Amino acid sequence: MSSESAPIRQGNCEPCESLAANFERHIRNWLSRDEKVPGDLYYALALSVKEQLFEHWRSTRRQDLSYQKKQVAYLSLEFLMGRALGNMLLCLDLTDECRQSLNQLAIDLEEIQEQEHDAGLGNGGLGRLAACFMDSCATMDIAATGYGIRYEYGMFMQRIADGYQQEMPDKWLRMGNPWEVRVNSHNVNVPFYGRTETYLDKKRHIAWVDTQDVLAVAYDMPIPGYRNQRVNTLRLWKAEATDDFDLSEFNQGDYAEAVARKNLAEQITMVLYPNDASENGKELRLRQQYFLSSASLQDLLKNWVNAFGEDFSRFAEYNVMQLNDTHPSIAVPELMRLLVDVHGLEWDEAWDITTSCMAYTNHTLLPEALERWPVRMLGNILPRILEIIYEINARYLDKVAQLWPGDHHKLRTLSIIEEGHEQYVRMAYLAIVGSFSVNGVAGLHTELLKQGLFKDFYQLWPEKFNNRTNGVTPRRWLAMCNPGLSELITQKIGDQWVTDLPQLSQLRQFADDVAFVKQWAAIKRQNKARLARLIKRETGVEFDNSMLFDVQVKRIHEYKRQLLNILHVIHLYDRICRGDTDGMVPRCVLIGGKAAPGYAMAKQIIKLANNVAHMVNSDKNMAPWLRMVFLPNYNVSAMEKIAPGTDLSEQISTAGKEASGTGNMKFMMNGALTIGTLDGANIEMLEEVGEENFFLFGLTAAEVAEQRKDYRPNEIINNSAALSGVMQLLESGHFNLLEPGIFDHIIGAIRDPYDQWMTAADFDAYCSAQQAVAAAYQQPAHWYRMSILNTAASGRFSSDVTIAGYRDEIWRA
Ligand code: HTP
Repeated sequence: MSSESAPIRQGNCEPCESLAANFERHIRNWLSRDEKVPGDLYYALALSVKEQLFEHWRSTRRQDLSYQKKQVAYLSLEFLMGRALGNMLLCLDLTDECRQSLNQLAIDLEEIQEQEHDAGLGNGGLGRLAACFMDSCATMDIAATGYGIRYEYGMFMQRIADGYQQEMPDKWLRMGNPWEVRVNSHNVNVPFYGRTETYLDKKRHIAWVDTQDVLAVAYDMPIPGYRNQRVNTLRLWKAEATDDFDLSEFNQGDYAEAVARKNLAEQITMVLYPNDASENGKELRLRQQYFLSSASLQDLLKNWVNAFGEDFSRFAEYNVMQLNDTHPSIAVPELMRLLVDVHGLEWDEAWDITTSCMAYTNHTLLPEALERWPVRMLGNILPRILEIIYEINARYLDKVAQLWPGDHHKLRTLSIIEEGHEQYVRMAYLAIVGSFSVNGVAGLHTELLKQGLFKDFYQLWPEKFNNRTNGVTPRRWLAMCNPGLSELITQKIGDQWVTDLPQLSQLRQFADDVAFVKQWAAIKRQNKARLARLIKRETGVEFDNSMLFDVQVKRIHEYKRQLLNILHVIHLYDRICRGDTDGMVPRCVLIGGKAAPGYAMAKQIIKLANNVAHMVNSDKNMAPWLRMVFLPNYNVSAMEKIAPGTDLSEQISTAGKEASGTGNMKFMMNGALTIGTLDGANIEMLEEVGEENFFLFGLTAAEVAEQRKDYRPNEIINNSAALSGVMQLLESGHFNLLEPGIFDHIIGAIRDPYDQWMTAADFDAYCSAQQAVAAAYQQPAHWYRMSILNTAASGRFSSDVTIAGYRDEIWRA
C-alpha cells in the first residue's frame, strides 16, 4: 500500500523517536531481561507503538476541548475491540517498518500479533459495531469519544468438552493492557442508593442524600484514524471505592470491614453480562448502566464547564450522545438530574437540552431483548432517577392525551411505566421520549419498527425515525485481515478504496479477466489454507482447501437457525450414506459461536453440531464429500482468519428477526458468496450485488407472519422426503452418541406448530439453494466471477458510509 497519504509522524509535533529505536529502548529498559519471550516482546512493541501516537493524541484532545467541532459521545455497554496491534500499525503505516525491525531480531510479526489477547468487551454484533464506528469516526475526522466499561472479565472463553459448551472466565487483563492509559484527573463520583430531600432556598431544590458513591476511574485507549493524524479516545470506566465512603465504619474501629467493602464498589465493572439480544434483569446490570451513563455525562459536562462556565445555552449545539441500544438510556434522566439538580437549570430548559442531545439506536425487535426495570428495584438503587422518570412520563403523557383525547388504552400502552402486578420502567420508551432521533440498523428493520413495535411513537413523532444501515470497517475487515486480496485490489484500482470503499465497484471490469480471476482464486486458496491451519490446530480436523468452505459463525440463537444448517449437513450425510452424490460438491462445514450460559436450547444446538460433526468426521465414506467442525471460542481475531477463507457465508435467519447482521458484510467484502434469507441487511446486499450473484431462499417476513397463523410442521415434514429422512435419523438417536433423549427438545421444537423460527418451513427451499451453490462451485470461472462481483458490490457496507449518515442526518457534526 502506498504510504503517500500523510504519515502520522509528520505534522505539528516534534519529530519523535523511530519505532525501531523506541522498541529497542522498551526492550532494554522495560523488560530488562536477556531472554526474549514473545509475550514480553508484544508488550514492548505495543508500548512503543502507543508512544508513536501520543503527540497526535494530545493535539486531537486539545483541539476537541476547544469545541470548534461538535462532539459526539458514543455511549455503549459494549466495545468488542479484538486485537489492537495490527490495526494500529496499519493506521500509522508502520507495518513494514515494524516487520523489518522484528526480522532483525529474527522474530516474526505474525507470531508477536498472536500474543495479544482479544479485548472481548462485547457479546457480538452490537459491541463489534461500536468498535467499527470508533474506527470510522477517527478516520473521517469526527470528534467522537467512545464511552464504555472496562470490564475486568470480558466475554467468557468457550471450551468444548464432550461436545458441550463450557464457559471459562476471560481474564484479559492478566498480562496488563499496554494500550490503555489511566487518567486520574477525570475521576468522578457516581451516586447510588440513599434518598431524596426537598429544600427551599430561592427556589425548590431536590437533593439526593446519604448516597453510597462509587468512584469512576477513566482508562483511555487511543483510536487512531487511518493515516490522518486524528487520534480519538475510547474512555472505559473502572469502578473503585471512594476514599471517604467508609468513614463511619473506620470510626467504629471496623477498619478491616471497611476496607473489604471496597469489593462491593469494584464489583460493578467486574464482568460483562454474556447475554446477546436478551435481558436478564439483574440488579448489577442496572448499576453498570447507570455507572456508565452518569460517569460519562459528568465527564462531558465537566469539559463544557471548563470551556464555557455554567452557561449551557449552546451545549446542545456542540454535543450529541448516541445511545447504543437501550442499555445506556438511563442517561436521559441522568442528564436531567445533572442539569437541574447539580447545575441549577429549570426543568424546561434542561429538557430542551436533553432532547436535543440524545439519539437512540434500536438494534432488535426480539421481545426478550426489550429492557424493563422493576420500578421497585430502580427506586431503591436510584431514587432520584425514578422521580425524574415519573416527571418525564407525566409531562409526556399530557401530550399523548392531547393527541388521543379520552383514549385511556393509549395512555396505558404508551406510558413509560408499565402497570401490572409489578410495575416496570420501559427503557425503550424512555429512550424514544428523550431522544430527537430513533434509528433502526437496516431498511427492513426500521420499517418493522415503524409499522410494529414503535407504531404509535411513529405516529406521534414521525420526524424522529430514520434508518442507518450498519456497516463494518474496511480497514480491519479487508485491508488488515486479507493482505493478499488488498494488495491485488490496490494493484488494480489504487489504494483509495481503504477510505472510500464504494470505489471497489471498479473491480467489476475485471470479473471476466482470466488472469485476474486466476489471481483472485489463488488468494482465496491461500486464505483457505490459513483457515484450515487454524481449524486443524483448534479441532484436529483437516479441512481440504479444494473443497467448498461453508461457514456460519455468529452467536448461537434459535432465530439465526444454526439448526437449519445442521439439518442440511444431516441431509448430505444421509445422501452420502445412500450413495446419492449426484450433483454434490465436496464441502467443509464450519460452525462457530457462543451460547448465552443460561440459554439451554442454544447449548443443545452446540451439542448437536458437535455430535453430527463427530459422526461425519469419523466415517471414512464421508471424507471425500463432507467434513464438519464446531470451532470453539469464536471471537474477533478468529473472524480475521475466517472471513478471508470462506467460500459460502450462511445468513439464514428467520425473515424479520435479524435486525441487520454485520458478519454478512465482512464475508461479502472478502469475496464470499451468501446463501441467505430476505432478512436484515441481506436484503440490501442482494440489491447491491443482484439476485444472480446471491443464493436467496425462504419465506419473506410477511410470509412468516402469515404462515405462523396456521403452521403445520408435521405436514411439511411428511411432504418432504429430504426432511423426513433427516428427522428419521435424528429421532432414531443416530447422533445421540449413547446419550438417549438429549435432542428431544430440538426435535420437539422442529415439530412444534408454535415454532417461531419455522425451521421446517424453509428446509426444502434451503436445500435447493444449497444445490444451486454446489452447481455454481463446480464452475470455478463462474464462481470466482460472482466472488469478485460480491466484493465489488460491498462498498455500501463500509461503516464509513454508515457513519457519514449518522454525521449528516443525526449528529449534524
Ligand atoms: C443486533 C442484531 C444484529 C445487528 C447487531 C448490530 C442486536 N446489535 N444488537 N445487533 O442481532 O442483527 O447487526 O446492530
